Amino acid sequence: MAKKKTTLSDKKAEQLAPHTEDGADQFLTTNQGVRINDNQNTLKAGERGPSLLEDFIMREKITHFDHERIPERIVHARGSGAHGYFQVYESMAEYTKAGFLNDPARRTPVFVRFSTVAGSRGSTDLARDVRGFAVKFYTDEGNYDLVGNNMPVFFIQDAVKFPDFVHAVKPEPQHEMPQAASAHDTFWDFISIMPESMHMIMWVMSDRAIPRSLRMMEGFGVHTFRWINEAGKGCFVKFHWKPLLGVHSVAWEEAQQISGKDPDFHRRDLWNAIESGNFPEFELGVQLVPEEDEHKYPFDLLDPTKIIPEEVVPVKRIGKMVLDRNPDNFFAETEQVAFHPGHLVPGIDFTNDPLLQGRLFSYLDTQLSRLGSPNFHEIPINRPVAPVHNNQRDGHMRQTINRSGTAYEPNTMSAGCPFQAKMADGGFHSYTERIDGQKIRGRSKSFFDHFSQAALFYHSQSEAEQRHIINALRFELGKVTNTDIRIRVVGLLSEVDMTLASAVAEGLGIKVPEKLEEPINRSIPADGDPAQYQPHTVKQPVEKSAALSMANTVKDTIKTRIVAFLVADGVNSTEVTGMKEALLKAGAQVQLIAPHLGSVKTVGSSDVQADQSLLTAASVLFDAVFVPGGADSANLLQQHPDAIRFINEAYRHCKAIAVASEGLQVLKATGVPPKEAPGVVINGQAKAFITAIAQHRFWEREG
Ligand code: HDD
Repeated sequence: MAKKKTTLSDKKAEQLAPHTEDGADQFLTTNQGVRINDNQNTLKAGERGPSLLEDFIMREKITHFDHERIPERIVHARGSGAHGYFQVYESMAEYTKAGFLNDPARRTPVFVRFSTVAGSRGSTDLARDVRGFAVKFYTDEGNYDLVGNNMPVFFIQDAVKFPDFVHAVKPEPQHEMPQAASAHDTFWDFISIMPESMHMIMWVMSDRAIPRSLRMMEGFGVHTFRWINEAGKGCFVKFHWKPLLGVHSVAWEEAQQISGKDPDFHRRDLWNAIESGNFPEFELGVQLVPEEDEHKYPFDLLDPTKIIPEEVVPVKRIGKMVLDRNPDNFFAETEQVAFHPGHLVPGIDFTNDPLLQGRLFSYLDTQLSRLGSPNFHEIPINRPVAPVHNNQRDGHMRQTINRSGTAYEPNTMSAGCPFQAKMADGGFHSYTERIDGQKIRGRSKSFFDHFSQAALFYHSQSEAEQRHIINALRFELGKVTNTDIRIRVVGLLSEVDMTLASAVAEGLGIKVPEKLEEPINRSIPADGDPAQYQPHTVKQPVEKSAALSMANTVKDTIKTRIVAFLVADGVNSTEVTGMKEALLKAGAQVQLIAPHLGSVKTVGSSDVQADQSLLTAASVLFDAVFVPGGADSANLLQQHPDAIRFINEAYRHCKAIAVASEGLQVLKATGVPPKEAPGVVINGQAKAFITAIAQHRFWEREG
């Protein structure tokens, strides 16, 4: 009988275990293990006298405290992490020799960190921003990091522009405002003279930038990478993460309210989902392009401002990632985890995308100041489960006790150990690519179509999504104080779509400029034709792509959706129980919200307990709302301003609303149209309500 394999996901947990402690049933000690007898008073010269320097217990404690902060990440400072595992559906050996992609029986442990980009560590989760989607695979062959975002393109094409871009979007230097927001002058100043950003601007102004949940957003590797099979044959690959719960967002006004009501909304949602056993699941998808097809498309595969439309190269779903364990300690794991696009395993390699090439320098470099030492790989969360043997030595906070008498290679004194691995033994071998060219500080002319794919994105959106993009641009540019910047951005938008530009201009009270200012970031080779190095458009293989619109996402489940029941004394318990059971059965969660905490009297059965009061709850923290009947309950609620506001907001944010029997009175008191409004179920029918919640939002109500 075949030996049962230990799953690798256990391997990482086992590796972390000896580094954990929980203090249960233990004495309080110093860092030297000495038991502490009094943790309440410093050592003093007399009861009313000065503290003594010799109090080593007090000094150790305060010294540690004084130094317990480390620099936050320069970008992606705000993040939330989770453990899990990845498993491939079928072997990908035809395309890559990466072990974890070859064996469907293998469960590879992962640690994932989701993040926002611009805000500080303590900033709101609901900022309009890109979300980081970084996955560390602890494979048998070493760590592989896929450091992506929830948008498949980027603002700039060359890494040398990254510090400029980040300085522009971060709070302005003189007064450090605004926090976690791109709606300010320096960001839009930069964008207004950076036409290559237009495609990404469409994504960031879309609802993708305000996800409902980290569990309900896509992830992308962004760059084109390379896979290499055992025979050494390469192919290009683009990575996608597809959430099984679909891709959903909140409304912009809602996002702003959530930022006040619960700035940890996404972090809490992820944590609670995992704690309650609703493990987030994402399928890994790949778009594979044979090397021979490199120049087949009207966009350059090396240009990170371009996608390959899914209609042109379909996404093949090759495996699944499940996030099934919360970290034990935020700092030790989520804060100290160090990702790097250069953490590769045999079978995966880079391309010459100039944004990716610069990243390969930055991520290792930044850990040195963030984590303070080249030994950051020894921090438990960063350790590979594959063995590490080399001649790197010493440095701050070194943990490993290297026992060999030689720290160089080749050597004879240690019999040549540790020795190089042949490719057949799994030695990493960079893909052999022929490079012929002049050393040049410039950009390929194939990188200058800045508008076609921005237009492709915009034209692929539903009417409501287009309206949201227009409103987002009006909001962002409305916060800009410099009119010239607004005009320049509207000018760039007119290259994407004239109706879009006109609508934004109208909201800003300006006109669409007739002529585009010449971009200032041109670099034309001495023998190049300047015309080819100007922004221009190239016809794309498709004019619309269904995959780009969230309107086309899966809408067949209400799993993990949170539904508020508005109840007061005298509520009809049969209606509460009936609806609750139906929703729970469909995988949703229910919270009873009442005017006050504690017991709520019911008609027909024993009291029920309120989960929250109308004071602490808010409709923006829920996916849908149900108002059961019971004459007294309905009377109380229809006179309660917070209850009325709750329903009005839920309606305004286009959420499913259901009422049963006298609950209709409450709905009427809100002024919300009770009949014929999409997503409003007035007969308390659970089935209709479940279908409505699964639709996520009824944006048509906005019109
Ligand atoms: Fe980056 C962090 C994703 C371009 C330099 N980046 C960081 C994180 C994500 C990304 C998800 C957070 C990782 C974590 O959770 O610890 N970055 C991207 C994507 C990019 C991108 C998808 C473009 C396609 N980044 C990019 C460029 C540079 C950097 C061009 C520099 C030239 N990024 C960094 C960094 C960070 C980082 C400064 C900050 C903290 C860290 O690395 O560990 O090195």
